[in-house]
Amino acid sequence: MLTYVTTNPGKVREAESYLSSGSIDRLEYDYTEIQSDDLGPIAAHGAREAYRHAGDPVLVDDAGLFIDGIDGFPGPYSSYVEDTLGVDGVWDVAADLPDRSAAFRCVLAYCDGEEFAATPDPIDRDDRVAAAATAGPDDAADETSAQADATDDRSALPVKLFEGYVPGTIVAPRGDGGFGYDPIFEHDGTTFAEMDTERKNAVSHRGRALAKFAEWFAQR
Ligand code: ITT
Repeated sequence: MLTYVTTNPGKVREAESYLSSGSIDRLEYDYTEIQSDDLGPIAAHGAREAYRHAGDPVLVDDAGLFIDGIDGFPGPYSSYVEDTLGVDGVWDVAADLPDRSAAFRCVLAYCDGEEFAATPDPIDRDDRVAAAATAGPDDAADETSAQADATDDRSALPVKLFEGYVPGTIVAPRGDGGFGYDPIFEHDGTTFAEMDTERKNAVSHRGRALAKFAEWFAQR
């Protein structure tokens, strides 16, 4: 049994539809979201923490909306921005942009306390050791905690990452389905909120990450 760790029921609906319901448990556990410009380290850190908490194989899902015309905002801050500015507020900001191209990204992080081969997707812990070693003086405090974290992670819990990406365009809200930013994200003429779960999974960032995970997990 696999435990999908999230406070977001929309994510579980999509994962269940993709992986076939009954094969996953949902754990509503609010793991610590570390500060990073990258989704990978956030998901990896969450997976280690969630595994330590749950003691079972876990999958953590970190996702975000990246709008090209505003340097990828809200990106890793998508959750905070949805709670504060709101989806309509993001549309208001994007409406005036000359270029409203955007992308959804999703990183799934798997941890079961065991070692596994580093292909086809990277394990992030070596990257984090390198990042900690090259951090500037202003990052001294972060460096210490990143190094401690990386050292701890290195000796303890491997994590495997699976990434998915889907390009699209920010549009005025349309559709009642999905969740989060789905009403303002259009892909091939249809917003994600106008698609049912299966159709969204066939093209979405999460669907693509789940496909990579499912292929790897089947051989594990
Ligand atoms: P957990 O961290 O507990 O999993 P969350 O909703 O905070 O739940 P994320 O940090 O990954 O999850 O999500 C960042 C934001 O992006 C959040 O506001 C989501 O609603 C939104 N989001 C994530 N995946 C999405 C999707 O497939 N469609 C629309 N919005 C999505």
